[in-house]
Amino acid sequence: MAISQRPVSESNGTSAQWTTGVQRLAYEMGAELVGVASADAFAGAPAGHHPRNLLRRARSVVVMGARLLDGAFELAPSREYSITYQIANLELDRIAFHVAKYLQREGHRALQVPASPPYDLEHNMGDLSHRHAAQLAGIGVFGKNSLLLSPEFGPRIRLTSVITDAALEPSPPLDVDLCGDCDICLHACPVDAFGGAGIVDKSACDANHVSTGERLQLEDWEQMCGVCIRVCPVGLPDAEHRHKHDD
Ligand code: B12
Ligand code: SF4
Ligand code: SF4
Repeated sequence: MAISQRPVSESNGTSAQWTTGVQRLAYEMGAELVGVASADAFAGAPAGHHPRNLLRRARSVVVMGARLLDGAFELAPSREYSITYQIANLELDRIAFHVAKYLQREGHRALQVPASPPYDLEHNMGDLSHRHAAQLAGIGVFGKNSLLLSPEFGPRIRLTSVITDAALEPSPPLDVDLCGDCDICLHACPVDAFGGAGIVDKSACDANHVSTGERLQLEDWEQMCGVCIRVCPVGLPDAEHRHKHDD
């Protein structure tokens, strides 16, 4: 006779209990940042990229962030940054899987969106934008580099999302400008992908990933750049240390 390790579902939980359960599990598994957005807040998402395009009765999106290693950025782009980035993707996918399973055990539907690949390579677009989800979930705000900056770690985080039909308690978006007068990243990009204006030329950025990958002998899925992360002072405990290495 097969012995089930735990009850398959059934829950008399409340929104508050599920929200706490999700947060606790994600933090225990290694996420540093966790927030929840209501699916209704994604009204401005492009066609086909709303949470309800992926899960019919979606009510909430859990967003989780993993802090990267500051040390990996001293020389980015590098093989060391590439492996940090890949491990962060794997860890986030693993955390998201277990958070989604927790919600499923509690009687809800849940699915994880890949942290990074696989995505639509032709249009350079993920099924759901984790940056927008993270902004709506109060994890951070958009920087001029078009990345999500958290007050704690700046852009040195990677993100993932779990979509669920559970009615979780949303976290309020942050109302803060973390860039101010700074525009370092706009001038640091090796291929001028921002054109000085903060709108990323995805093709230029992508092409730079490919050529950097060739130079560092990386496989397709390992390619990265990260200069617009490396130069950002937000959330760096020792901005001076960074500048020493950038000189
Ligand atoms: C495809 C992709 C790329 C492409 C395209 C980048 C881009 N700017 O879109 C390329 C290969 C060039 C790339 C490069 C990089 N990427 Co990338 N990439 C992705 C991926 C897989 C999808 C992004 C996407 O869908 N873009 C398309 C949409 C969002 O952009 P858009 O067309 O301009 O969208 C417009 C509208 O459609 C609208 N919109 C779209 N969705 C929504 C939703 C709502 C609610 C609203 C209101 C509006 C809206 O907003 C935009 C207009 O302002 C995500 C993972 C993910 N699933 O989110 C990672 C991701 C965005 N990448 C990431 C990173 C770090 C990078 C790099 C630094 C590379 C590296 N790792 O070193 C560079 C940074 C480039 C830059 N400065 O933006 C991180 C960002 C983390 C962070 N802190 O913000 C992500 C989230 C991966 C992760 N799991 O953490 N990336
Ligand atoms: S990842 Fe590199 S190429 Fe892409 S926008 Fe940032 S600095 Fe430019
Ligand atoms: S480098 Fe400066 S302008 Fe760019 S995202 Fe960071 S704080 Fe904002």
